[in-house]
Amino acid sequence: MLTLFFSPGTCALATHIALEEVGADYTLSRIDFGKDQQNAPEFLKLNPKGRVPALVTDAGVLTETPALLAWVAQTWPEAGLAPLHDPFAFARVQAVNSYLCSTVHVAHAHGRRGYRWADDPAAHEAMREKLPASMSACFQIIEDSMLEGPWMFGDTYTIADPYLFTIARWLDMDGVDMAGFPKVAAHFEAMQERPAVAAALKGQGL
Ligand SMILES: N[C@@H](CCC(=O)N[C@@H](CS)C(=O)NCC(=O)O)C(=O)O
Repeated sequence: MLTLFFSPGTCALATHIALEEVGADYTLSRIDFGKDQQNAPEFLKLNPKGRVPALVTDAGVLTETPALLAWVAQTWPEAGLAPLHDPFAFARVQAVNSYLCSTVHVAHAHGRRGYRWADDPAAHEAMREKLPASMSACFQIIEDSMLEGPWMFGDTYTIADPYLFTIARWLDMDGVDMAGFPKVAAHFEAMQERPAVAAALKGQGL
């Protein structure tokens, strides 16, 4: 049995969608950021980083969204969520997911989590001010050179798609108009047509 620890609308949504796509049997456990439950001792035992997602599997706990997404794709190969037998194609999927994780998500975090990088409130404000520009720069690269359309890798839906959708949902709060990125906007619309996406959004109360 799988348990996905999540907080609504966070990057955990990507894994949640992937679990829905493959028809996994899982339960959800909500971590309430408002109550700082991500830093509660019982959760830190599962994930000492104090972050979601964390996925409890029969083999142990997994963290880090690209790892979780690859694990889902490999555990349900019949779902075809990644080109598992083509090392180059699989590396390209991982490159997209690594970019989303280590660059785009981190850029987004500068909006509300500036305390990770600086103590000075003026520095936090400076980071917040930079957010629309830094997220726009990331999405311009996605729009121009990554997103083939309709899915990230053309006609083949992969684990990169729920991850892009999850982060694109943050653009509005980051002060970026998605309409400036027509391919991303079309991808965002297409994702919402998928039953797995609707189920995950509903499951998170979104
Ligand atoms: N690199 C991690 C990032 C996880 C992460 O930062 N999650 C955020 C939610 S999107 C979180 O748990 N934040 C809680 C906090 O910063 O206290 C991943 O991709 O899974």
